Amino acid sequence: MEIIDGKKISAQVKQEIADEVARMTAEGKKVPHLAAVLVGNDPASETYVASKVKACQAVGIKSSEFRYGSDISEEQLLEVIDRLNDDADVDGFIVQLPLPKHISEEKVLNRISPDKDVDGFHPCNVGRMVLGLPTFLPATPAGIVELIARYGIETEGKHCVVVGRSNIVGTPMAVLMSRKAKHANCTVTMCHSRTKNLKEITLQADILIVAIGVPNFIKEDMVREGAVVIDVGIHRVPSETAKSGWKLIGDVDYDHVAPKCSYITPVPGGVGPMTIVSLLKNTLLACQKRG
Ligand code: BQF
Repeated sequence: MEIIDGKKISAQVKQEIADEVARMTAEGKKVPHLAAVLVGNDPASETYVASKVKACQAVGIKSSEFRYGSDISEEQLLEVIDRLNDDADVDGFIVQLPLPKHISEEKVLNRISPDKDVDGFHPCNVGRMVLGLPTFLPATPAGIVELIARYGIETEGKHCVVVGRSNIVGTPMAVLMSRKAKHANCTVTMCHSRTKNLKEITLQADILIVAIGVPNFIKEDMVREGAVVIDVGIHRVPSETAKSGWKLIGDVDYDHVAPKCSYITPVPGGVGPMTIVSLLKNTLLACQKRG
């Protein structure tokens, strides 16, 4: 069993991005600029935005944060987006999800200029991804493909089972793994909350990608000996041993599943850090495309 070290790989990719940013700026090009919009004060969202800003700093990407109370109206938030769309210094921006209930995520994501949509959530960019056209790939699925590639994990002709069908992870993941491309070319099965005989299907997986959002959902008896297991889940649970009083766990019952795997991603330190790095890559790309 080999642990897929997302922290290590993300550090390598960050170094590559930092080198590229340094090369661009040495040529007198503009410093890439990522803006992040944060609505409300959900602690997890605060952490995610802080990690993104810190990662930008580490690689020489300029970042700016736009914070609003959860009482901001949908109309006001759409105006914020219009301003960022029109701001020539901003190469790309994200609106941290989830948003408060009174704001339509669909309306917000639709308003982001596809050229600045570094999360890859705009319908245009989702369509481009499905068609295999160049675009901003959603950060988590792109990070997972990067891990698979850098570990030299064989994918061609393999059975990849994706558990979860969200717009942000499960759906794009299934699309990417089934593409006719390097580090893809899988036969993909997508499972979700209504799937019957889930265990029968997960047991057939050469590559099992889990983004169901339920802590420790995948048990030892659901995983084939020698499978590659990618855990996208991230849950804060109480812990007596951690001095913070809590710890992070994934959608996979790691302690019992890991011994059966050829490769497995841990939580934390697996997929999460790669999500951040993919966002940096997209920001660099947005800046280069704008020239
Ligand atoms: C790690 C996210 C659910 C909903 C909205 C590193 C992150 C997480 C874990 C991180 C996530 C999850 C992000 C680790 C961004 C991933 O060391 O294991 C980084 O910052 N993420 C997000 O922006 O929105 C979410 C999960």
